Amino acid sequence: MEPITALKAELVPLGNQQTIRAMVTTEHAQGAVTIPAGISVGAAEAKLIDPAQAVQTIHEVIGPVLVGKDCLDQRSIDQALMDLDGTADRSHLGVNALLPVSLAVARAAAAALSRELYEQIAELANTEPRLPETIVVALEGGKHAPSSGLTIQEFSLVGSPATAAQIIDALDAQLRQMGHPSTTGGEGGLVLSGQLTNQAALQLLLDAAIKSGTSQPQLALDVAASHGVIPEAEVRQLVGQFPIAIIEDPLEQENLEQWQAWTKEFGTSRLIAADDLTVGNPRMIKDAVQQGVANCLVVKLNQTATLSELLDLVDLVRVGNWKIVVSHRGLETDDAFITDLAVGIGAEYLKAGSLRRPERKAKYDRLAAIRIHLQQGTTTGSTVAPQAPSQPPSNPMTSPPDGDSRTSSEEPSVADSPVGQ
Ligand code: 2PG
Ligand code: MG
Repeated sequence: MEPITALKAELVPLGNQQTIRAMVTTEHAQGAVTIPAGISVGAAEAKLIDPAQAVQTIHEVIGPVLVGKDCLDQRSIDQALMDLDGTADRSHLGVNALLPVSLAVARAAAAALSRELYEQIAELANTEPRLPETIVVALEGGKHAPSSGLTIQEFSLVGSPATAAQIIDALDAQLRQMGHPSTTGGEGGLVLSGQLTNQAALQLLLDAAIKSGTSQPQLALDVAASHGVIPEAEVRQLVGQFPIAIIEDPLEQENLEQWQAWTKEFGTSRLIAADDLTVGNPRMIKDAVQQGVANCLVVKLNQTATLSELLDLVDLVRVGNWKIVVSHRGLETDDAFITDLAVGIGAEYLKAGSLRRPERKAKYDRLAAIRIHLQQGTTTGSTVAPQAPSQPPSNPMTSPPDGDSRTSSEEPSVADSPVGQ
């Protein structure tokens, strides 16, 4: 028993808006979490309330109920949060009042038990920690970077952040040489100056990867098709032409029959990832698994209001043998909770932007620290072996791809990689 003694919240700047930081204090520990925010928010996502209102709700409505409760009992705390809200879409108290509290409880519990956050999450999830493969955003478009002229939201490299950084630098130099200088987007990817098509951009990215020494590059796209006008025929052509291992929201969310057909056609060799399609909603995810409309779930903060609900979603999709991508949001803070989440739930992938933005780099730095921790089996005496990416990859349905041509033993060490600086 580790009773909660205080719950505090404050506003934190996030881009040109504000977000919430919640801090849980117990008899022996503290845990604070700051939540991110989306830009391309799914139509059916859980509802946010005004940030100042969320802070007030945490102090006046949630705090009085949680103080005195056992911080180690995540399930009953999350149940209390859900009961207090009482709505399916979390519109009463707001996901931005509920979620930072639920996550901060987990962080405080980990501190109280002198363990790492990912270990606490793995115990709650009843699974083995696992080091995810990383998906690094190289080019930004869509709603995240309308000026780029690209209608696809994210063009990413599957592989180590350090290798991806080299490829992004090479692409940046190439674009300058072509007279199309790019800028750095909010997620750390490059934002083009509007002259290139999706296809031309992908070709340049692929060329940069090969020139940088990656023999079998693997790419990932977040088409975010519900947020723009992207003909199915165009996406289909790109998938046929380029080594795209993971394709997120390739189709509009209403188009379930097309999703099903895509999963049948491409799903044995590629991951068809549902983000806006399922928006963290348990009913929609259950249906999606039953109907076979995708084979991979994107897990994002704010789509679910509590950690326990999120863990239940993982169980739901594992029944259907789906893979999991834990993803950053369009607007991020330097809180690396999602890295511990990805490791703790045993996700196959972590998508967290690129090293060019410090709040994204923080996620990869944390992954490097966890890698060392797992290798050393420290704190709790854990002997869990790190599941570093295995030898060449290829089929993401049978093993996480490793777009990096290096083998796991050649993985850059924390010391010599910018990730660990
Ligand atoms: C996504 C995320 C991250 P947003 O669609 O996968 O890029 O975007 O947070 O804006 O929903
Ligand atoms: Mg997405």
